Amino acid sequence: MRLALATLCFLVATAPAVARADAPPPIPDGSVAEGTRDIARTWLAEPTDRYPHGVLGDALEANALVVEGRDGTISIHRLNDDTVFEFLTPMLADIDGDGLDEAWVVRADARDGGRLEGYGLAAGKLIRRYEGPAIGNGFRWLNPIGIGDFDGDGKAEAAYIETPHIGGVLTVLKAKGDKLEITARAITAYSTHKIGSTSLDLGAIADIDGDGAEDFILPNQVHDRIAIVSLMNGKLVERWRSKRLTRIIGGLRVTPTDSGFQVTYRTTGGAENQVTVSVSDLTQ
Ligand SMILES: [Ca+2]
Ligand SMILES: [Ca+2]
Ligand SMILES: [Ca+2]
Repeated sequence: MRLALATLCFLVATAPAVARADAPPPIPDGSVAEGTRDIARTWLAEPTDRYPHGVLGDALEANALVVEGRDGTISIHRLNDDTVFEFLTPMLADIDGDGLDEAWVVRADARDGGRLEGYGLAAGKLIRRYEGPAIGNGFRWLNPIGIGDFDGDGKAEAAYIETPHIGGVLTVLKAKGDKLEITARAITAYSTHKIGSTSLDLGAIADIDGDGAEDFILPNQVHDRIAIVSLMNGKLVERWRSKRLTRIIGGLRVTPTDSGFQVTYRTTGGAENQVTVSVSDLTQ
């Protein structure tokens, strides 16, 4: 540990500062996420075609994760190997409750496919803080949903849809040390992405029933129905499913109403559609 700390200090002391103007720009179709804690902004950069998967709109993925700290300091984590960041915009969330955000991304390669990872600032350096299990097959992707307390134990978990194009599996993971370990999986197919689309925001989390645990709002495999799923006694349970809807393209979000929740999403042609969910409609 002493050696590791000494090495870290050496790197911090000698790493050249990157000015914001010199930081590499976001990849095509990627955007900048803004945070409220120690990370002010983060984005994916340095497009590369070394992983020929191309399910997120083009065949370019990212080599670098860029973070701008609250003090304006730019930190860059470059992969420079045969893996890529197969994602468009990092998600900022604090899974461990230490008050510092992690930037959540998917790292993928041709051998093992995707895995969820969280990167954070430590002693001024951007490091991998959490690593989830790889899918285990190349050219298989996962789409993160969010970080939240899904089982109501007061600690946050991570959640994603594994292989959203071929029978998506809702997966919940707990942080243990520097690993994310799977704690629950749903066999029912949910999907938060259409292959080739740059819209990754087809899922949401919200505490629909007000029990203190976040619930999942997810489209079915063909994106024409919306389901509410909860983690109950260690199992993922579907508690409501809408009637057939106009196609869900992206921009899915949830807002509370007097009697429940309103789910809003973008449909074919760019129009918005809305669905009302009453808490009393949910199975117990
Ligand atoms: Ca944290
Ligand atoms: Ca929890
Ligand atoms: Ca709940």
